[in-house]
Amino acid sequence: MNVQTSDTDVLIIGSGGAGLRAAIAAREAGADVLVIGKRGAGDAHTVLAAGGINAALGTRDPEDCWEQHFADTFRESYFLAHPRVVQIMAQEAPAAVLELADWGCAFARTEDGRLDQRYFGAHTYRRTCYAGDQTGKEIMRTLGVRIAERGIPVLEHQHVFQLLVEDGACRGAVSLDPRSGDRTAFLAGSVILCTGGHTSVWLRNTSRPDENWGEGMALALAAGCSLMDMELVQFHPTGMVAPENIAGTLVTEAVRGEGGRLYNASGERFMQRYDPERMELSTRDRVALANYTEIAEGRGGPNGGVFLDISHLGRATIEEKLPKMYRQFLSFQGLDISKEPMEVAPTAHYSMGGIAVEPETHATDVPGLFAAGECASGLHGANRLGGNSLVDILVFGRRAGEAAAAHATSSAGRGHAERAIGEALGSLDALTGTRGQSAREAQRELRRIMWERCGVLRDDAGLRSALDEVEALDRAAEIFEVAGGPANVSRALDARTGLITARATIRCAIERRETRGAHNRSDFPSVDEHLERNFFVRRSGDVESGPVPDVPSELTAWASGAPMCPGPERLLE
Ligand code: FUM
Repeated sequence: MNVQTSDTDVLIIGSGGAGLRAAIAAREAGADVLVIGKRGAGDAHTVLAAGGINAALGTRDPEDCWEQHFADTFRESYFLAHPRVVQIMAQEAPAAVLELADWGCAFARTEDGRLDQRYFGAHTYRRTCYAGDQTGKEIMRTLGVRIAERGIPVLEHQHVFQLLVEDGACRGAVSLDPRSGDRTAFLAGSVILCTGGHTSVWLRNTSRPDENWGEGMALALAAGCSLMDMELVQFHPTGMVAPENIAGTLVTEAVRGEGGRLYNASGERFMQRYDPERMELSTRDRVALANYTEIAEGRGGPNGGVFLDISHLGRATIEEKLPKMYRQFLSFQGLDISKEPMEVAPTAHYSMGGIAVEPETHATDVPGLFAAGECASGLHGANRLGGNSLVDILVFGRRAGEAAAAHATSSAGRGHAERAIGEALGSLDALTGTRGQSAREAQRELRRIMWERCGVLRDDAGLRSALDEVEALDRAAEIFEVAGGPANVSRALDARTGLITARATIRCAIERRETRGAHNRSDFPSVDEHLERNFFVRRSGDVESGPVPDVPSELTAWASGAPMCPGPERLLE
């Protein structure tokens, strides 16, 4: 098989917001940069991010400050986020968002021209900047223009299946083009993984079928990195429930930010029972568990959801603030949300754990390898505040880009990779054969197992049987059926990746014998203060835990106190 090679200073794997922001930073730091993406350019998962991006700008609420943003994020992470990562994010968010606005990002503005800010769940103040309900798409457009102006190449349809690690350092990556079958060895001085999360391993999720299997996480684990807190997966409270083929599709939190109300089938505004102060603007973990509980206890609607009503806003405001939602329900269900409520249910939305990284630069444990965005861990702990992921990709995309450029252009940045290339190509051939397990069938089965036993509510027996079944699937899937061309090889790679990240998730979920944030254990329904620790999956598969790093001394007062309302154990009693 013909293998092409290419060489650059900084290779960025993933062409979403984190990847593009990293590329701009690395180029501005003087490095040669190449971005490679699995999907078409401009169509990475970031385009689906809807409701907004957070920064303590104080447009609507002048009392806001970055320290309060830190406090909201850290406390609502149930104290599992890395305090320094949260500090950097909160401190640098205003400049990152204003810079993007300067680059032409069409954020909504107030009448006097400042960036408007809307409510998002569990933020003390309005600090979510937005572009209607397509904020991610607008950010991608803006970054794309900047990338083009700087002549940074973005190569599409590259499915990376192995990182090149030789002499203990990362030297590049090898990819497959799912359309042509071409394989390319990308040599590089440093590599940044910006590959997104792993929520496709759940039956209902807010991703598209060929993305978010945990690609970067699996690559990093195989390269010698650790994965942190994989069990901490955010279930967004509001996904569509019908039609079945698009069930899980995101219904943005901006609906609740703009005043949307949740009702059960009896017409009760049930958040009154779960978080009477914040109601629908409670944290995502609480609203998701509330929705789940209403449905599980038989108070759901005909399609197994609860009802989200925004009709009181009227059509003109809905079309201005939530245009995508308006179109989405009209086109998939023929439903006019300015007249009728939406039926919604929890859906797997975001990986809060991921590759273990150093806080300042997002360097991993493998020299020359960095990670930014959803595939990295540290910012969100056990519960992510909506709108923090888009600022994460800007702040840490830039930092990782600068650090990767410095590494690549230093003496540490070069070395051989011939042996690693040979191994990578051999591993691809070994994974795929003309006869074997169907990748599509393995993916379907995996999603069912994860949804039923590692979803919103978990327990030991379910998790252990899920682990047994995923391991059995993995053994059966040693060779995948690939008749039909390279697109099937790509699917086989996705299936293998999903099996790896699902196993890591279940292993951590078994070990976290408590209920904390999005991780609800019916057999351990309270927070266990001894488990204020991070869990790490090592390459061997072993799970170890370590203490959360100290809060910087200047922020201890902001970090103290309970999360803002009673813990979820109350809901599980
Ligand atoms: O609901 C949303 O619009 C999602 C935002 C986020 O996940 O940050």
